[in-house]
Amino acid sequence: MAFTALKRHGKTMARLRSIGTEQLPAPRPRYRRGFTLIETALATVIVGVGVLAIVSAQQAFHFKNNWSTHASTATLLGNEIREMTLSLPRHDPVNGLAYWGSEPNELWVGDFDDVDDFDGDGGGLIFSANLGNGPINARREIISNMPGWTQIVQVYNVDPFNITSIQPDGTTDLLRVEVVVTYQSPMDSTPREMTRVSWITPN
Ligand SMILES: [Ca+2]
Ligand SMILES: [Ca+2]
Repeated sequence: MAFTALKRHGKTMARLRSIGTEQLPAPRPRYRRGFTLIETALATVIVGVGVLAIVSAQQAFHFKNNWSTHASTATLLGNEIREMTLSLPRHDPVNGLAYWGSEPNELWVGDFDDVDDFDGDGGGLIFSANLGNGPINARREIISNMPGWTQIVQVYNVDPFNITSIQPDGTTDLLRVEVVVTYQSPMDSTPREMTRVSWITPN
């Protein structure tokens, strides 16, 4: 008897559990919905700003790298002229000051034997890749594969008591040589001055 009552109670509980289970809503699985339009737009903006910043930094780096390379090349070209003329006397060893600039028998830079020869006829000399006569090194050789580069050499008489004061040619005992080095890339409309080197002749 007791066993029968216990069995009936068990069936009742099982039915109640079954009813309770049916009444509880089943948990709904949570699906990932993907990205909204705003999330996608924000991500695009963030990535785009980052890419633009990197591109801008790269451009600045290339510009500065090019400039420093050209500046050092220009300094080298200026000093090549300086090295070439350091051992030369101020004026021609034979004719002295009879001719300012190169003497009549000195037809090219290989013939020059004094500093004032490098002033041409008084307006300076140009050694340029465009002219086919430059740029030149200290051994008076044309440096090949340097398109766009130019050395402009000028020689001045200056006041011995004020070397910034330029005097008429042949009127003082002190010479100042100045080399301006310019570069014109294929994208430039005019040459750019890259450096300016000047010195007082020691001889
Ligand atoms: Ca000479
Ligand atoms: Ca001369």
